[in-house]
Amino acid sequence: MMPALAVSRRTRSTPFTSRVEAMGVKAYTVYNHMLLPTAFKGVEEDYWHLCEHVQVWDVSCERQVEITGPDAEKLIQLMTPRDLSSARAGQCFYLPICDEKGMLINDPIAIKHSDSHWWLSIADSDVKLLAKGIAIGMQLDVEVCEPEVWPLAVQGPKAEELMTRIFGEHVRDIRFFNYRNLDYRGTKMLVARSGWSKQGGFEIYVNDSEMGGILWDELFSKGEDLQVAPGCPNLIERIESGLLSFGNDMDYGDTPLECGLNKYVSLTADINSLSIDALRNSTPRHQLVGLVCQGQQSFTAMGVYMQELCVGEITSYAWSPRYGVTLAMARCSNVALETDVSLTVNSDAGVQTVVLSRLPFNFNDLGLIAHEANQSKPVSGKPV
Ligand code: THG
Repeated sequence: MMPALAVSRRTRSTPFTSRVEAMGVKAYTVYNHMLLPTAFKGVEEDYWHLCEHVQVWDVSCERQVEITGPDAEKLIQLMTPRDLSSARAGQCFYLPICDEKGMLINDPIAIKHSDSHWWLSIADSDVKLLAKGIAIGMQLDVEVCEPEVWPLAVQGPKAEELMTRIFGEHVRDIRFFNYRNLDYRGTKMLVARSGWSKQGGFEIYVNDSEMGGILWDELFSKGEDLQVAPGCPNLIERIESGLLSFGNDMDYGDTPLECGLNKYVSLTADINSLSIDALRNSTPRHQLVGLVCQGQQSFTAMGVYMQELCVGEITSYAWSPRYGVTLAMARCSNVALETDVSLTVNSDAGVQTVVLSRLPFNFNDLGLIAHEANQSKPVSGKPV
């Protein structure tokens, strides 16, 4: 039996915790000192449901670090090597936050309310402390706080239909990584087209806990015919989609250029960023890559080997029921990437040879054929 998680004030609950538990959450992880569900029916069953219907996720743990004041934009730009000079209100930006050596501190979604008002919707590290430290050290004219905002994600192919039933037709006009402030029973809530899956969907930044409960209930009552279900970030889906998890696939020991986040690093832009010089001068020592392993594997150790030499480590993995293989993300040294010698890993079935892939996986190029739910045979030559 898995040990239970003892919940206290340090492992903060959310306005949705009672509902999540009433609906049968099976496991939690702790993220930003807060509860994050990891499974409801089971990771595989949740996966198929997410890909076919619509789910409501309590992602309150994606806390907002709010930066307000005349120097707000300056502080955000200091923290990230991504050029924000053309950012407009109404937009969201996925960006790395890095220290002065170019090492990753977090990979939030930044939300621009105005030049003097930003949110960082953070992954699992204490960005508020970093922001305060820089603001104090550089005497910036800003306030840094963590407001009471609890994001609720509505994800899956039927998410737009469900959101329209609640917020109206203009939900359809919100473009990917854009947001609008929409009315919910007299309360304005920020609604963005975003979320930690590639199945499409929205995130509602709930700013009133009581209203949040009412909203949760309405999502379920209005979505019954859409087979709405509670869900959470899904390990299988996010690995198939190549979405990286800070603390798992990357951490304080990686630069964004070692994690394939190059397109979010503006190496040639003229920006005032604490990390940009270090990143311009850095040489990646390793890369985050994909590994494909035949069959359903349970890895007994996380090392990746080139003959006897350990050349990398698996950072996350999951059985992909759609492609019938085990997919892994792994941090591999440059030597592993340049070799013709095959790489191996260790599973409870013995030593396994793996195929190296770029991230995100290109299943077509890998020659992998998609299976549909409840079918053991491929239905077409084309991945869905
Ligand atoms: N939603 C919100 N906050 C978050 C997350 C989220 N904070 C923590 C964590 N997730 C941040 N990490 C990511 C990683 C990837 C993406 C979003 C958040 C993502 N990436 C797209 C992709 O990779 O294709 C597109 C990014 C782009 O190019 O703009 O969506 O999920 N509120």
